[in-house]
Parts: sequence; C-alpha cells; structure tokens
Amino acid sequence: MSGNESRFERQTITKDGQLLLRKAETDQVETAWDRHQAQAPQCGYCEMGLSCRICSMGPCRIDPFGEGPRKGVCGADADIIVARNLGRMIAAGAASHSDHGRDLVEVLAKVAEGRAPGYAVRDAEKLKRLAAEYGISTEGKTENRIAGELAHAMQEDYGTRKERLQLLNRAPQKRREIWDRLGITPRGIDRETSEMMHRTHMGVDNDWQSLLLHGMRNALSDGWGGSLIASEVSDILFGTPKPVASRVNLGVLKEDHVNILVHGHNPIVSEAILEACQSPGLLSLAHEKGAKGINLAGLCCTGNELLMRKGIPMAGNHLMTELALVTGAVEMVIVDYQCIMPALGEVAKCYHTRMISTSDKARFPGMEHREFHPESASETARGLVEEAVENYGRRYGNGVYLPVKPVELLAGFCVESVLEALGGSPGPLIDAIKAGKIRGAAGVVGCNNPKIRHDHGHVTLTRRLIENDILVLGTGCAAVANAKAGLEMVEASRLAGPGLREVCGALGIPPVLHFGSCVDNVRILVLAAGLANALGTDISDLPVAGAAPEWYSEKAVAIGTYFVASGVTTVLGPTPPVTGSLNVVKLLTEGLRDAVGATFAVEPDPEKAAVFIRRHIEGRREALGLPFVKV
Ligand code: SF4
Ligand code: MSK
Repeated sequence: MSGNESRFERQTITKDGQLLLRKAETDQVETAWDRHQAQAPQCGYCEMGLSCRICSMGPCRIDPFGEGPRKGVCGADADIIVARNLGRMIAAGAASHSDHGRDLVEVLAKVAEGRAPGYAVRDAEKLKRLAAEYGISTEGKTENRIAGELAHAMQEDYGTRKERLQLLNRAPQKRREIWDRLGITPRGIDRETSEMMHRTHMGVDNDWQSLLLHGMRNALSDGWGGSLIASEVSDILFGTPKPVASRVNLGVLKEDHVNILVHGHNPIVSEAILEACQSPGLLSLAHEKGAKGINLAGLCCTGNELLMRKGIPMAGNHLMTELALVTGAVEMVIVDYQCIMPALGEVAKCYHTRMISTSDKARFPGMEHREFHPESASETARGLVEEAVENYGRRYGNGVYLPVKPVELLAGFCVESVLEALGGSPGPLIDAIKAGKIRGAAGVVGCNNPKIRHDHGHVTLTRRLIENDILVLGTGCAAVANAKAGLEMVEASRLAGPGLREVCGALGIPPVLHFGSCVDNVRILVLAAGLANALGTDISDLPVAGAAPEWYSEKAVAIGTYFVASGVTTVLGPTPPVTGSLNVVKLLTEGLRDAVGATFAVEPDPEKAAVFIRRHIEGRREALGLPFVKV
C-alpha cells in the first residue's frame, strides 16, 4: 500500500467493497470492520490461546512473560491449555461440516422413502459408484433402494460401532499406514468429535501431544468422513459440477428485478429456492409487480454450491454479506447455517430487506424463522419467493446503489470435470508436472477476516503462484475473491507463467480453478490422492501445498489440520491462537514433518507466503527427481 489510500481502500481491495463501505458510513450502518475496531485491543491471553474457561474453578489465564500465574487452578500449564483450546476448535469445525453432511444424508434417506418430493437422485452414476465403494450391490435394485442402503451405510460412518471410515480407502496405502502407525485412523465421524470434547474436559487428557494427535484424528474424520460425504451426497442429489460460466460481485444484483440472496452452506435450502425462482407463476407475479424477473444470487458457500452446479451468479464472500444489503436492492436474504453474521438482521432494518432463517439449529436476531423440512421444501420455498416478490415495491425512497459491473468467471471444477478436461485420465496433468510446465499445485482456500485487508491475501498469493506456474485450486471465500479479481476466466492464463499458460490454453481452462464450497476442500484432497496413487507414492511427496490467507472460522482450523494430516503442507495468514505454547508451535511447524510428512506455517504477508510455497514445491520436485523449473 502506498499510504495515500482511503480508509476503505485499506479495508478491502475490491471496488464494490470500497464503494459500499462508503455508503454504509453515509447510511450509518455498522459493519464487521467497525466492530473489529471497537474490540481493539483484543485480548492478548486469548490471542495466544492462554485463557481457559472450561470449568467453573476458572476462568484462568497463564502469564507467558511476567510474574503472573503459570498454571490454572487445576494445574493445567500453557501447553495443556493451548492444546485443549486448539482441540476444541478442531472439534467445532469438524462438527459443523460433518453435521452439514448428515443433513444431506437424511435427505437422501427421505428421497429413498419417497418422503422428500422436492428432491431426487440427479446423478445416478455417482450414486452407484458410491454404493460400490461402500460394498453395496446394485444389481437389480431400484435407484431409491440403492439410495436408502447408501444413506444407511453413511449413517453408520457417523456412529461408534466401526473401526475405520469407509472412504479412507481413497487415500494412498502409504498414508493409511501412517495413520495406523500414529493411531489416528478415524473410527466414527461423531465419535472423534465427541471424544475430543471428552478428552478436553477438566481432568482427562493432559498430555498436549496426545491431545494434538487426537486433533488430527478428529480433523481426518471430517476430511475423509463428514465433509467428503457432504460433497458426494450433494452431487448425488443436485448433480456433479461441470464447467459453467457465470458472473461475480455486487454487480450481479439487478435494479429492475426482484433480488433474492441465499447465504450459508447447505444446498438443501438454496436448491429449493432456485426451483421456486424459476416457477412460471412466480415469474408472472414478479412482472405484475413491475419487475423484469426474479434474480437469485449467492453469498458465501451456499452461493458456491449453486454457482458450481447451476451457474447462479455470486454476489460476494464473507465480508461482503453486510455490504450486499447496503445496496438497498435486496428484497430477501434466505440463510441456512454457518458464517452468517448475527449482525445481518440489524443491517437489514436500515433497508426494506426481509431476512429469513430456515434451519432449526440456526436462528438469528432480526430474522423471521421459516423452517425447511424435506417433506415440504418446495411449498416453503415458493411461499418465500412470493413474499420476496411482494417486497419489490417497498424499496426505500433513494433507490438502489449498484456501482460496479460484474466480472465473468468459469466455475464448476471438481475431480470428475478436471479428469474430463484431461481426456479421462490424470496422465496429461502428471506429464505437465513432470515436464515442469506446471511446477505444482496449491489449494488457496478459506475465509475473509477483518484483520486482513479484504481479498488482498487471496488475490496477491494467487497471482504470484500462477506467475510461477503453480496451478491454483480455490474453494470457499478464497475462490470468490479470485473470481472477483478476474483470475477464474480462461483469459487470465495471460497472467500465468509460460508453462501454465500453455497447459491452460490447450485445455481451455483458467489458471485458477473454482473447486466449490468449504466442504469441497475434500475434492482437492481426493484429486491429490488420485495423483499420488497414479504415481505410486504418498500425498506428502507431491509438489503441492495448501494456503488459507484470510481464514477466520473453526471449520478452517479443521480443514487445515486434515490437509496437514493428509500430507499437504499448509500456510496460514492469521496466526492461530497457539503462540502461548512454544512446544505446540514447534510441533505444528516442525515436529509434524516426521510424523505426517507435512507441517503448518504462518505467514501473514502473501508475497512471502508465495515464496514459501514455491520453495516447498521445488523441494518436493527435487525429492521426486523432477527438473528444476525456471520462469
Ligand atoms: Fe482453570 Fe483448569 Fe478449569 Fe481451565 S480447566 S478453567 S485451567 S481450572
Ligand atoms: S463461507 S468458512 S467464511 S470460506 Fe464457507 Fe467463507 Fe470461510 Fe465461511
């Protein structure tokens, strides 16, 4: 930054963000940036992971420097408290993704029983493939019967009666041996989260190393369990993504249309809303009300789910959710769960926007609650869209503010669509990596965080990586950031190094592939496992890396941990709350190398993070005997 930027330019690199922040100030709307500033200085003990409120003998805190206490009332020291806190973050993250997966499995079970009339099996081929993986015979069975048996088998993965999760079989043999040797092979999805909560209760597991090992097991139960089930069942119910063109940023809202936004993570609600938005009756009602149509757009990951399967435009990522309302153009926001700021109801009061919550487990101040159930989802969705249409005429006097044009992108990448682009096998990708045309690949994933200039971490890191011939796979809010910056268009390959540019040109793909939502990080893992299997090696030997330049959520902690435990070295932007224990820091950033062949690194500067990733990838190439690549 030059020092001459306005406050808004320091807060976000996006034009729509800067302009809407200015309008928010004029409208006296408080945003996450204002509230972040009001929190300063944030608690140093908590930042270092040194405060504990697990029991009512506390709360306790450890003084890392001065004459203050070195132990909590129970005697827990800094290592135990930091490891326990980190373990609980992993448990919360894994629980969130995996519970999302469970909701989808329950819909699949209801589809099988004919009790979810708005839903159906849309990818029968994937249903059968998954059934085979679970050892379910499909011979002579109807789709619904297979769906029912698969849903039942997946529900078993959540329980405690198994010794290992079914889909671990996708990981390379060497990786599974590492997990067995360390005793971190996940047994049941709920079991590992439940056990983490047990271990971190006062007076249970007080060995910080043992706690961290279980943290990896807990995260693996998400990465190779709950999140993977969420992605796969979403494909079965709503279709496996294929490359699809769309548009992104607040410019996707339309002044002369009824604008409805869906926000959250689970496609169960948003897919039903999409269907309702396309209903001829509701479209003619919209025309009667003077609108040219109904414009559905997404926010965060439920938006990513609709974008990658249906090409529905994306309005913005995490820090844009409040600013989307500030446009004054949104008739209704329909939310499911995760990453929905409780402030949104308050922001909506300044405009005409109706806010609707839909999940019995996610309620918010200032929102009306309309619960979705698979049995009646279509009617609920139609009712809500009708109310949104009725709200079109109630926009506030000074009109709407949509000051930017949308940016084009190509979304819809996943293991299947990448293999299809490659002609059916990973061979051409492996050849390009071996020849050094593609130096390696990096998953750039995760959230926004007001501690980091909005989107700057994602976009700067990604630009540097593609310039260095490193293919980028993005998910979640990182993928949205890169799309807004124009990096997910085929034309963006002109910004890539010569090798990556050539490969992208030949395949007709962008240098940054939008790989979906937060749960879809597992697609990156499955692709890495496929490459490792094809090469007869382990994931940790591959020239790949992960990065979460602007992460904020507990889910991101679980994702980072299952990436590392699966052998992918991962760089974090914001520092996790672990610096109160040098032992924990050393284990996460060095010690894990011997255990799982990968580590965490922390680098808030995306330029330096890019150098770190390039060096790491070069190191992996050298170890595999692949040529050094000059750019
Ligand atoms: Fe304090 Fe120990 Fe209770 Fe934590 S578990 S609040 S350190 S007494
Ligand atoms: S929505 S978890 S802010 S990526 Fe998945 Fe974005 Fe992070 Fe939520």
